[in-house]
Amino acid sequence: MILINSSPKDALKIFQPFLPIFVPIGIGSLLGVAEKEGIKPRYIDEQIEDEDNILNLIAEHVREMEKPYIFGLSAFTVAFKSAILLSKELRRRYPDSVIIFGSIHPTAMPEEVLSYEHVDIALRGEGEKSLIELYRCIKEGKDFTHLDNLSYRKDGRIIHNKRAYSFDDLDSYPPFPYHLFEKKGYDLGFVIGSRGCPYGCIFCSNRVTTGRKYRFRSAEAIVNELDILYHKYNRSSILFLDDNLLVNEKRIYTLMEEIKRRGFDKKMSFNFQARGDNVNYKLLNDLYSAGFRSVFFGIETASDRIMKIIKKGETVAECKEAVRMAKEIGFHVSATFIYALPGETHQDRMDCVRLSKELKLDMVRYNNSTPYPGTELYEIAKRENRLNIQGLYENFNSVSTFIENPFKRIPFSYVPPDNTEDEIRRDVLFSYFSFYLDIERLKKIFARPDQGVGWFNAGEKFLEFLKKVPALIFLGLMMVVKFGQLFYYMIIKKETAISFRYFLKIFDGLWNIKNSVDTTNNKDIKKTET
Ligand code: B12
Ligand code: SF4
Repeated sequence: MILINSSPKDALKIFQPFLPIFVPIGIGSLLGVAEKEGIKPRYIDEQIEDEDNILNLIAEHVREMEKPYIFGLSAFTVAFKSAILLSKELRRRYPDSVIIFGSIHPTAMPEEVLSYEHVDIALRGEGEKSLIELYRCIKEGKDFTHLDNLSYRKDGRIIHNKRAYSFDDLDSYPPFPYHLFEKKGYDLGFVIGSRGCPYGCIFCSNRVTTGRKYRFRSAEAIVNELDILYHKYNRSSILFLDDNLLVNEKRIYTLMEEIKRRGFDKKMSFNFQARGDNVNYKLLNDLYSAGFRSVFFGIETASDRIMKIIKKGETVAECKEAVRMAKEIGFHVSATFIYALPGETHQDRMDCVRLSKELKLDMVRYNNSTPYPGTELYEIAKRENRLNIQGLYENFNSVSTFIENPFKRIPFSYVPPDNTEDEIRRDVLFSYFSFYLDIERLKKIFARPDQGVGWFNAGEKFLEFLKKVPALIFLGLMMVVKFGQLFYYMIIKKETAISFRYFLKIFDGLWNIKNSVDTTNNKDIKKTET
């Protein structure tokens, strides 16, 4: 069996060179379990292989394999196109192979996946148990059509077997097989200690594969991995990739105790994501003393009205207080805001920029909302007849506005009523420029790329930085073009309700009047805004 991580090479467009190569964690997990079961699947990662060489690599593997060949493709929505194109070619070259699709997109859209004749099976949900069962049935020539979580074609019809969420004890799985990803420049500085999320945010597809039940690994298992990362791979800055690290306070305290007991609080630093309403001063303080240094909050909006629409289950005040406490303690604090949410206005977006500055956040992302399949937002967009799928979801990218080439725009996948795509695009850019055209912030980002949650890294060592200089120059040029376009449409053509005076606030940070937007004087801003 060959497991393939489908991935477009340029998902992050002009920002691609400034992101590390992330390990495909889903495939890694499957490889770990398979290894433990005595099966040794091969794997290919489209992120790191030369596009023209992938089929040759597969052919080399296939030469050593026995029939029936099994290909398992892993696809987020952003990678669906790559997965479909590759699988089509695989079917042509190996007509009697079995082609299985897994991961989040096939879980949410099995019917669509199986509408492609060359895909045999969509395996929904977590794959650790199901894939091994399926593999054995196929290899032993047994019937597999009774297995839970499978979708397949029979007599021209698509059959969906029962969806059974796996609530396996995560400690029953082997440790993450970092050793399989040692080579080829992967960033190994991560651990993942829990799955599932009990909240119901309408834009989030995290629960599609795992369900809402929150499961976590033991502190010992997690710290064993930290041990490997520190001692074997020399990593000291670690990203906890749990969707929501602090859902269960008791588990966090156990984890902190174990980290301290083994001395990693002194040797390593940890970055994590959390919700504003899951923190309190004592917890944050204790986390800091256990080595946690950087926190990322998905604030998403500065409006409590929108908070309700997106079913976030927390308030803006809770998020503000969480950021205030974290900053006071000394954390590096990042956050996201999502623009183009249902019910949103231009003013709501401007309130987000204002809030980002008021909170003195260290890094911010202003995403454009993306109705990923399996989310409530997808259903809303569909109902409103505003779902815009280009090709095979090529425009489904929540950061497209900032990362796109200014001459090759990526159309939005959703624009809420009473807004236009152009206006939102300009608001996203305006927000980014207002926030990042700040000498102090830029200095920090370039000087300490290890801080934060890995959104931008221009190289930690001088040589790495030097190698990225051409890409940096290109990025700089693209930003100048984007800025020029923004100025033209906002100020010359006056296509957005923003005054010249307010536009000038973009430069506040550059003139080093740090965080100088007067957040208390909303009257003035509203006046210039409308
Ligand atoms: C870590 C993470 C990342 C990391 C690493 C991603 C990676 N390559 O693994 C980074 C930061 C790079 C990243 C980037 C992006 N991410 Co991300 N990410 C996550 C996160 C938080 C955890 C993923 C994870 O590792 N889970 C743990 C593993 C074990 O679970 P898993 O991947 O689902 O795998 C299991 C099953 O899906 C299944 N399975 C997986 N593959 C296969 C294959 C076969 C054959 C079978 C049978 C089964 C199977 O079995 C696995 C084990 O149980 C998820 C949220 C979530 N909880 O899923 C978002 C998430 C996956 N990301 C998301 C998005 C949108 C992105 C970006 C597009 C965002 C952006 N614009 O920058 C990029 C795309 C990058 C790319 N080139 O593909 C969305 C995906 C939505 C969608 N429908 O596609 C998610 C769900 C978050 C969300 N917003 O809702 N991400
Ligand atoms: S956005 Fe965060 S809190 Fe909301 S459902 Fe997703 S993981 Fe959970």
